[in-house]
Amino acid sequence: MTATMSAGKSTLVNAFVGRKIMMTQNESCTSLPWVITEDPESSKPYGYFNRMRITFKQDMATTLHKLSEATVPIFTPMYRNETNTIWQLIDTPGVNSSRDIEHKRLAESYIREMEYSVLLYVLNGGHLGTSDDEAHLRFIQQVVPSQKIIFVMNKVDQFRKGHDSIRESVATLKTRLHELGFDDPVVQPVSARAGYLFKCELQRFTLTEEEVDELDWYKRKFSREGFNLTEKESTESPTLLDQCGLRALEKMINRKEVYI
Ligand SMILES: Nc1nc2c(ncn2[C@@H]2O[C@H](COP(=O)(O)OP(=O)(O)OP(=O)(O)O)[C@@H](O)[C@H]2O)c(=O)[nH]1
Ligand SMILES: [Mg+2]
Repeated sequence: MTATMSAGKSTLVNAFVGRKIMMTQNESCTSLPWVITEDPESSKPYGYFNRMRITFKQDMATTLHKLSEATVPIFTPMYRNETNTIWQLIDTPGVNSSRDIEHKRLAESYIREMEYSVLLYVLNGGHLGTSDDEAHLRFIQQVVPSQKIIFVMNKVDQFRKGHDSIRESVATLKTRLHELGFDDPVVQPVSARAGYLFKCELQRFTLTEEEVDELDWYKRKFSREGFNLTEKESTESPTLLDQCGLRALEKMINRKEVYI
């Protein structure tokens, strides 16, 4: 998973997992690459530190965030529908921190050297077309084959009715990506935050009062025409997971895994 700062990579990791694993905030946040492997047998997340299995008493994201010098491998159950594959997610630092050039170097070396079947390039849907994204996209285009990439247009919950159109933004982004040299770019709009909160609710995790309000707002917003991202062929009664684009994204990732 790669992006410029604050596009929502760590929030998307938490949305796939359905738990707060990674710290998320509005400033340069993830400073090390984190590898998160699915363990369907376990009921809780755990890590390995000096070959010892460690579990987390309380706020795991904060504990991990304090380990600024080292990254530990994380294992966790993931709240997903599909059970045929085991997922491994790699959360990387944003590439455009002015304070920390090292982030860029690390993220770029991971993208070049690690083995992965799908690269999720996360874009902040509210700030498309920034020069930082442009520079990073050019780098990606040079080193990663187009078929491996899914472009995730995140934060579409921030679009305003009458002002912004998700469908038009997807079309414009595809054209731009094509101009940058990506063949047939695949773009999925999503609200990682809505998907994460909804998965927490489905698992009956405790949410704060603000989170409950936020979730109610997402439910109203994504049931509206123009925001509802439920795929046409979906038969079961759609929930916020369908409406916010997360389910479609998860399916897309699985399809990529099968064909590669
Ligand atoms: N409204 C909205 N906010 C989001 C969404 N996803 C992430 N955010 C917010 O955007 C901010 C940055 O999110 P992160 O997940 O920390 O972003 P990141 O890409 O991991 O950032 P770095 O680790 O610094 O590169 C946080 O305040 C998130 O709550 C979304 O879908 N909708
Ligand atoms: Mg992050």
